[in-house]
Amino acid sequence: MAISAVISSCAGSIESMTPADELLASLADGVKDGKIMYGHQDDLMYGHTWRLDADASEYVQSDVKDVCGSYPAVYGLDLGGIELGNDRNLDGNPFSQMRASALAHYERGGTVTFSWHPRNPLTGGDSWDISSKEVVASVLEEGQCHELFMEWLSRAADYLESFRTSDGRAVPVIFRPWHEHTGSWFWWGRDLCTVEQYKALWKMTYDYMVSDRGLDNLVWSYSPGAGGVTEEIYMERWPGDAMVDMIGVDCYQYGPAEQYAAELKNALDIMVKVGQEHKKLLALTETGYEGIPDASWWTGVLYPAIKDYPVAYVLTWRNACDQPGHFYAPWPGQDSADDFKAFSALDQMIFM
Ligand code: BMA
Repeated sequence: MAISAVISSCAGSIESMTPADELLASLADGVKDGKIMYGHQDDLMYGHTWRLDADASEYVQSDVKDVCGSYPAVYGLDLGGIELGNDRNLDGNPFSQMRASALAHYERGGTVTFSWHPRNPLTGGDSWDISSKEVVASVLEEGQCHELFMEWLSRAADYLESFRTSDGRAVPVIFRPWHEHTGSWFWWGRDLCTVEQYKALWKMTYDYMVSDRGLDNLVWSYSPGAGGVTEEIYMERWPGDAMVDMIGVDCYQYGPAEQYAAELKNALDIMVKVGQEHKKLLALTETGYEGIPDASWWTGVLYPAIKDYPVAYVLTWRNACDQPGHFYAPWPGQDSADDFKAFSALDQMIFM
């Protein structure tokens, strides 16, 4: 092929890449280089002792940055509440500031990921309302809440579609719906719906957002919980290769470090195998040790547990400003702050 033809065919293929493809390609590059990005939920919205002013339009404060001088490379946010048309999400973050801060993070070169803790459409309760096993059935086609639920999906899609740079380009985000479904604490959990119903819920979500609405900025992430997971359980409710771009796991430390390390190793080993077979990138989509009572947790427990795995990122959960013990990243003066600084300085770990 003539050089010009090669160049134009390359240019053509680059132009035809969707925002989601571009994000996947850049995540794959990081994994190829052996790097792991650090992420933190709600990082720019609030921290252990502060919350963004309601009229703030700059997104520069961060517990993580206050401790180590850099921002997390991955910024996690949650859509919970968007389905009702609320102004604020379930943890009090204004959706407008979530969008603006995500954009600021993206423009600094960062990656954005969304989880979703929607209300329970059948009972009116929250995501954790597991009083009925009929909820997933009720939102599927012909279910009594189907129409309502499609409206909920449309509000979520409107919001995800509105992530655009000033020149109108769609901002890619990792979208992680129906997470931790191998446990039974959310209305879409394992004991709350059948395998077929869960798969149908995922397919309905995917078809609506991608086919009906044409959203091309979503990287679809599948993230079971780590507890008691086997390869069979991990894959039991697999929506299908075409509807998943990345695989993850949510794994927290509750007891001894050895127990956490073993649980994480079990899950990551399964994911390496599944990732190879299905050609999917891996991530530790949620992790942490609430209150970080171990001063050397970062380099002593977390890093040894992940360093030999090709995970694109590891995200620790939020630092609630209204629950003093509910935090998963350090703040200046917290017992594990020095160790976190050492963790952030590791060559393999990517901050921004
Ligand atoms: C949970 C807790 C809750 C929060 C929810 C959604 O793990 O942090 O306080 O409302 O996540 O962010």
